[in-house]
Amino acid sequence: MKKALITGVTGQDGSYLAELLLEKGYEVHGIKRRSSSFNTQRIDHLYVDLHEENVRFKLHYGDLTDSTNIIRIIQEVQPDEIYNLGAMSHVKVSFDMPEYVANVDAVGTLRLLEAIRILGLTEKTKIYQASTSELYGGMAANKNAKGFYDESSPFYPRSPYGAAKIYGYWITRNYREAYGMFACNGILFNHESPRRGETFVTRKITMAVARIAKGKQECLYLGNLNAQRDWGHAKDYVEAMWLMLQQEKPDDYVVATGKTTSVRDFVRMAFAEVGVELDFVGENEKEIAIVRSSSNPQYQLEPGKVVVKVDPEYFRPTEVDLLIGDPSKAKRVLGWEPKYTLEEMVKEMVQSDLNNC
Ligand code: NDP
Ligand code: GDR
Repeated sequence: MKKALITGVTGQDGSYLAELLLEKGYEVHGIKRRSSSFNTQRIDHLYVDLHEENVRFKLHYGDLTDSTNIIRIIQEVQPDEIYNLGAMSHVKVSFDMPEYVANVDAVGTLRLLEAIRILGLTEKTKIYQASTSELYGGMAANKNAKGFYDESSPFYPRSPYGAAKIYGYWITRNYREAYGMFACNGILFNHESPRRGETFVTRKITMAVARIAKGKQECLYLGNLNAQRDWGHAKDYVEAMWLMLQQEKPDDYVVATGKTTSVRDFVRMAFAEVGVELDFVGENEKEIAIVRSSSNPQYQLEPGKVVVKVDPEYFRPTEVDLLIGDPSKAKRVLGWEPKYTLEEMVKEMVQSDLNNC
């Protein structure tokens, strides 16, 4: 039975990946942080009492800032595969705590790689590093003649998060080249789901749509509505992570849909799920969205009601304006294909938030 260790198992991707690996027959170990309140909501359904027989899902307390703990867990588990998904993953928050982000997202990756080396596991243990489209920094900062980003595009990170992740990317490549480790970077573009953290823009929108439709919230405050992202579904993207570690040779892959959508259009699509059409009026900080019509008798919103306002508080000191990825290599080499369309994902997210609020 193969053993996998997942850092960040309590997060969006960690939870889907744990499900996928359990389905595939793995013994799955996850690292969770100690917190004063429960942080395992996304994986509680996978938990099995350790006193039962043949338990294949186990959690270990740990933190990417603690080398000795990382070494001990890896020594104990002797994993065939490590998926390094643990990170302070919020781009805007990274401007508020840049040193912490460097410690977790950059040096944390090094700690894992070094632990594998120190323990003499370089031949046995494969490692996946959660790299990101934030490495590219967007078209305004990093103009790209091709009009999209692939594995050969230059990097230009625009946040402490992006800068920390670029270290993670390069140190992963370096350990592959220097020590022959099976170490891969998945350069994943934005991916979302009903399990997405509540302060990332898609989930913030779908939760607000559900609450506004049910009369539990008046208005949604957002930052830059012009930003464009290549949004896919997390369930599709964790499959690409696994595929990367099943290849003959380690390599780096872009995972994306190849389509980009503005935050404004995402808002439009999410409100359309509850039968509400919007008009956007004004520009930049003054932009608002008002209800044009409301066709679902269950969720009647008054025409003219202001449901979205821009709050410059959510603007970033340096923004990534537009991301679009070219997943040709992942499709060609890994045989990866996304199953969800953006429309299906928006529907799933809004429905889930309607059910839960
Ligand atoms: P989440 O923010 O949902 O999850 C992050 C996970 O990391 C959580 O389990 C969190 O634990 C854990 N974590 C945070 N700090 C530490 C630490 N100091 N030590 C150990 N674990 C820690 O992120 P996603 O699931 O969305 O993303 C997974 C990975 O992929 C991240 O590395 C992210 O940067 C990267 N990525 C994500 C993309 C996306 O669009 N989702 C795109 C490209 C890359 P806790 O629950 O305790 O907070
Ligand atoms: P991103 O995701 O920064 O791309 O990082 P996020 O959803 O936070 O922002 C996407 C875009 O939306 C704009 N935006 C807002 N963002 C948030 N969070 N809140 C708002 O109110 C808001 N209004 C507008 C942002 O300015 C931005 O342009 C995500 C994370 O998962 C990273 O960990 C990952 O590496 C990248 O995706 C790929």
